[in-house]
Amino acid sequence: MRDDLKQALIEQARTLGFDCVGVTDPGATAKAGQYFLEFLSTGGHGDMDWLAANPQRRSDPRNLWASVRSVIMLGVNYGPDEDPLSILQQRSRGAISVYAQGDDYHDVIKKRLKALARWLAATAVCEVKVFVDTAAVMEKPLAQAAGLGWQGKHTNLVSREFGSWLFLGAIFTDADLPRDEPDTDHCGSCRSCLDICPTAAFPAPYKLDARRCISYLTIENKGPIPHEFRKAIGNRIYGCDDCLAVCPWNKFARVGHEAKLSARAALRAPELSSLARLDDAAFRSLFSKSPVKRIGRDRFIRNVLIAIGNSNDASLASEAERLLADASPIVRGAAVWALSQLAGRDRFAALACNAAAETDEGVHAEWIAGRS
Ligand code: B12
Ligand code: SF4
Ligand code: SF4
Repeated sequence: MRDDLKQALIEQARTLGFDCVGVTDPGATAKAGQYFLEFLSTGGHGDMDWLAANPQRRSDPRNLWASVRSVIMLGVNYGPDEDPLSILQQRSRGAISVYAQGDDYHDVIKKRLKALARWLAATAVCEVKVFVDTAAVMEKPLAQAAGLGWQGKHTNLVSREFGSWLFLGAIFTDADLPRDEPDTDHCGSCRSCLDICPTAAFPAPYKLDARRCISYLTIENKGPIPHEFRKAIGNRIYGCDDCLAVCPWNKFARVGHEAKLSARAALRAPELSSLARLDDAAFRSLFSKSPVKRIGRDRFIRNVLIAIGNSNDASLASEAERLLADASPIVRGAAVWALSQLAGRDRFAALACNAAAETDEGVHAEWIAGRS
């Protein structure tokens, strides 16, 4: 009977557009829970206070919901239709990571999870809860335990069928469902993801220091981007795909089939010059329904200015000059840095005369750093 229910669940999940599904025991990730607590103790989460909040709850699903008997893990393939690394050579354009070039996956996947959970609750007469990304759930270890793939040395889940490109979601239920076998590590002696990382964010295989990761620096970090990472960021203006894109298991990857998640033409390789001109309204309109909207216009323009500073394209200096007068100190500070990279020494010195009128300490410090 329970086998029939599981089979029907798998079919229903596929009908709803999930590419893979597996079931695991809520107690299957005890070791990962310990690693998670160690990660927090090293401060690797940076300013992501939400990740450190309620660590016991995140480290074991039963602490989140005492009645959970089975965890259903689901994956949606978002495989790109072009090499995500090729845009990195086009320095006058911005690289937005693959996951953020379409609609926000949280919205797309949550709708499907809710539909599947409603079906399960009605069919098995059980309680259900759905999660995608934002709740205190360790989705990658649970997905490995449910057989969807394994956590590679870059810490993300790698799938033998879809390579690096799976979004994850979870349904917790108090129904007892047959378990799948966990997947095992297939990284072997490979270390391509560790070696390609532009900011050396892996202190060791399977361990990430989020504070050094470009995804954290461009998305989660609210302040100025620390100087030591600015050059390495290149033209990555929202997230980073390097460690995912280089994985040899991508030879089995397929292009994602969900139109809402596929790349919008305007976000594949946008010109830095036009992005630098976005005001708040234009930013919201360009990134409507996109995850990029979450960081807001000022942080986004900060990222664009770092890319402008790295562009080696002197014609972009005028964009940075204009933004010296921006209302946001985070934007002004990044504009100063961009000019320190692009404007000639004399021009920078002439502009620095305006620095006396600067009231923000952080921006003031950027002028001083730029002159040295
Ligand atoms: C916080 C977070 C981030 C942070 C921190 C990333 C991280 N690796 O922790 C930042 C902002 C940097 C980030 C970046 C990205 N993220 Co993110 N992120 C999350 C989130 C919300 C929590 C992850 C978490 O719990 N981290 C804490 C650490 C400790 O846990 P962990 O990564 O599982 O670490 C394990 C290993 O370190 C291992 N370990 C430690 N020591 C040792 C030693 C040995 C010997 C071994 C074997 C293992 C081991 O144990 C730990 C616990 O399992 C999840 C969603 C969720 N709720 O799970 C999405 C999630 C992981 N992110 C996702 C994505 C897509 C990304 C990016 C690719 C986005 C982008 N293109 O920019 C990058 C990838 C960067 C990278 N290399 O990880 C997807 C990954 C999908 C997948 N296939 O794995 C998730 C699952 C969201 C989703 N629902 O789809 N993310
Ligand atoms: S996403 Fe980029 S910066 Fe972050 S760990 Fe991977 S390669 Fe390094
Ligand atoms: S690039 Fe190599 S080491 Fe990294 S996850 Fe893929 S197989 Fe594992």
